[in-house]
Amino acid sequence: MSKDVPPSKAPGSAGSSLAALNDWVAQVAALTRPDRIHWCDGSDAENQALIEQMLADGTLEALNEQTHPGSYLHRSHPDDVARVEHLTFVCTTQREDAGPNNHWMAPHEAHAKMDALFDGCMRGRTLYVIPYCMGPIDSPLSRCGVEITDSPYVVANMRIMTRMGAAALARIEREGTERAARGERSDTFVRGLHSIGELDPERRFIVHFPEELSIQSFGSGYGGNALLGKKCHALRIASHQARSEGWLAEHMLILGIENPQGETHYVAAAFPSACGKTNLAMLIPPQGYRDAGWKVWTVGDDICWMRPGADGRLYAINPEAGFFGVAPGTSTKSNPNALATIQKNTIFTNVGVTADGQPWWEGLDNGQTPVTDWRGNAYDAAKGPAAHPNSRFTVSARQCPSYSPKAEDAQGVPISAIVFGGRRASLVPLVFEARDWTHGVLVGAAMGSETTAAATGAVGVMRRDPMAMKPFCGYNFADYFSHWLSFDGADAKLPKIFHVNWFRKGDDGKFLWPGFGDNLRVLEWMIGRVEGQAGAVETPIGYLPAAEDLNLDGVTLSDEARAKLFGFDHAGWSAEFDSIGGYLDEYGPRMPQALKDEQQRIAAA
Ligand code: GTP
Ligand code: SPV
Ligand code: MN
Repeated sequence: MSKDVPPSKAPGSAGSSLAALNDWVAQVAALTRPDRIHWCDGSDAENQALIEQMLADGTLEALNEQTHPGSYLHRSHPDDVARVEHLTFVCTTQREDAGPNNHWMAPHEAHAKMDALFDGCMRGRTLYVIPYCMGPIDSPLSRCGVEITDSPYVVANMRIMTRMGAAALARIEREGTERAARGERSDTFVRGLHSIGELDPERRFIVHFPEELSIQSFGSGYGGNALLGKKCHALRIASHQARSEGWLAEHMLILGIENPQGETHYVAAAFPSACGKTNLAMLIPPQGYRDAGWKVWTVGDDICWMRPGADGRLYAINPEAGFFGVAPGTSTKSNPNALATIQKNTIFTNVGVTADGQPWWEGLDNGQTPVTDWRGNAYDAAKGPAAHPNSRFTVSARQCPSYSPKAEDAQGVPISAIVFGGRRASLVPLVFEARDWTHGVLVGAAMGSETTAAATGAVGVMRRDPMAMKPFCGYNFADYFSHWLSFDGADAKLPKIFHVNWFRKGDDGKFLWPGFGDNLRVLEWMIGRVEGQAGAVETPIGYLPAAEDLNLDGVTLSDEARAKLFGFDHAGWSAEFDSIGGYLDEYGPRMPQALKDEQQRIAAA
């Protein structure tokens, strides 16, 4: 049942059986001064009421009910369309613990700044309390949080992206009660406080207090800034927790590859934002593979929590329940599974609209044309794209035709291979395999990628994005790499580590590799390597397949493509390794010696 508590009567007091939670809600209400407090139960009725309210006030616009039942368009403030890395802070007591990879603010300073912003900011608004669980409700790998927000759009998105409402609250209360009975702290849920504020880019901050298990976000309604269960909790806070508890919280998709014999290998892959995770996670095998009986199963498309199981393998869950995917480029050719997933019950943010009210974006091949752009203006190709390059869909994972039956498994899935990859127009071949775990950690640490529209700032600039975690690691990268190295041990049966680059370009500036479904050819080679069957050539950067080692039936590659996708450029890599060495040195003595040794060994080869 939904519980609307008028703030005049002890705000929050009727919400939960857990005093620590009620106290926090009351404290936040006293600071932010909402007109109403609403504890979300996650029910259909609650969702429907919120949607009607948002349709009435213009936050949402209905889309064509025939073609896209239950789907809506949200147009954000035009300055609020992506993550804001320059305004995102990790607030640890010691600056060094946040590391050079994060913007840092002292916790007391951050609290003072944020308290001033939140002071009275919910006047005239409703404060929503969103209990959520990251991961299957019954999984020991899952973790809970509570987000307070004044945005119904955030509530509707959190309901899709997380297990939100009554079941999550019940788990939070049960855990709290059990802990209190043992004399421990009862409030181990992550506390996220969010307000859209005035959407003023000058008054926008996303701050994290990993030591307090709390997050505060002000002034943005955009996904990664506002849906606090996602990047803020499941990566920045969780990575910090994972370090002390012996697990890994990663910016990785998880997919299952079922071979014609019916055996499934699970693969986790870290690519930076807008570099192909959703697309790989939902891959549809090329015709020849389909005929032979290959299948690909989607477990997750963005975040992966892994920990060693009793058998020494790494077991992974997807902490999310939905996809917050990039719309542009999604087509029947690139990602038919995503298109099928978003036919109903989907929130589209910042896409264009056709004359008959269908969502539209660049690359969509449905024969339609947009009449309205993402800002709500008449579409004019001369004035820019119809859909914002970082426009997104929010949809339940359960609607995905390839959603893995194992995705809801409390124990997670065993990982056979970890893949790192970036957007590299030059130098980096299609795929290579690391020699061992330590080398693999270096491959991840050395990742570079050209920036994308997923964050504000210049697009196409090459930067180091270790393990695709540059914007998301909640602590010092040097300590993070040490943590990764620590998984190697006598009883460990760790996955093999690979690096891919779907984005190598030819002299004409076009991609050399067809990508998308054809990426299965590369995955098949990896599985072959895991099983000790596929061939490779040893080079200083690891094992590369020769073109013959991959199944390229039906793929036409030019001589230039073959040379660049499967070749090793010694001079180019020497320069790259100088740059990697310089990058590792930026972290000073905290950088693990084993990683520096590995870098030097390869640089000298
Ligand atoms: P986030 O949600 O930001 O974390 O992004 P993501 O890593 O899930 O990226 P996504 O799969 O949404 O892809 C982003 C862009 O890369 C889209 O425009 C895709 O069309 C494009 N893309 C994905 N896979 C490939 C590929 O194999 N080859 C090429 N050339 N482009 C690809
Ligand atoms: C990303 O930017 O990596 C995303 C979208 O997956 S966001 O939720 O905004 O982080
Ligand atoms: Mn992402």
